[in-house]
Amino acid sequence: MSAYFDQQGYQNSDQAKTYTQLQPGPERSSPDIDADFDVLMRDGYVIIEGLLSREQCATIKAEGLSLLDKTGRNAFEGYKTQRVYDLLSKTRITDALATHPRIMGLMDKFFMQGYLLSQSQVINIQPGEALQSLHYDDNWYRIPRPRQPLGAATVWAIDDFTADNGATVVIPGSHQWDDQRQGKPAEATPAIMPAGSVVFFLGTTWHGGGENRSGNARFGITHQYCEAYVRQQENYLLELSKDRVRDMTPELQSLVGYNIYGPFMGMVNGMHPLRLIND
Ligand SMILES: O=C(O)CCC(=O)C(=O)O
Repeated sequence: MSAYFDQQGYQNSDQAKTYTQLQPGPERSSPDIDADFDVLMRDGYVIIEGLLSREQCATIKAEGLSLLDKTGRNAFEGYKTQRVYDLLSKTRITDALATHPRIMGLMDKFFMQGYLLSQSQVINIQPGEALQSLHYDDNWYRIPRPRQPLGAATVWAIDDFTADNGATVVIPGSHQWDDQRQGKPAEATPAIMPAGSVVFFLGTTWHGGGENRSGNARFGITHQYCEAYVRQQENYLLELSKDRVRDMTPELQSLVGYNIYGPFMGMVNGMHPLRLIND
């Protein structure tokens, strides 16, 4: 018998018999997604308009407003910004945004299958809020830049995002920078987009919440994602009840951590985690 161990083959094989790896459906590949991907790779972000109707935005906003409470505890969170954390256990209203095929289709192109949701928030930037410190989201993973992104994020415009109401700002091309270069406000451009649109950016792209010089709050939803082999920012496995997870689509169950990144990362007692809620 040969002592050779085909690690690559073992890694790529689906060892789970009952719950095999979810395969992307046909709605997750299209010429539109290909075009979004080209822009994303060039600029580090892409704006996709018209994914939600005004009615859907109104429903999300009404529910989201009912969850809003405190303003930020520090300058980064924003002293005039309201955030709802642990969003998925408080409402189902943003589930479909987290698994939108246009977003999943994009991530299928640069993440390994089994990628995860990393965190979810409502972010309501009130009048008078200052520009947030510019940053990139996957700086938690202390690996030298330039490098591939280990995370990615969406900010969904539930209100119109305008030049003066706190639209997310992004620095085009900054996903390719090294560790020495710091994003400056003068380099940032606002993601101006009508309600129902989303800005999607890489974990390596410099960005921040915009200054709100208008008289109205700016309501957005963010879902962030990461590769299956790095730590999520939010601890969904502790936050979400098994009943809540049972209620989710298979795609969302996988995103919050009820999945296996081959051949066994994510296992429970040597088995697929879905056995914990289904068997
Ligand atoms: O709300 C936004 O537009 C972006 C906020 C952001 O980047 C953050 O809070 O880390």
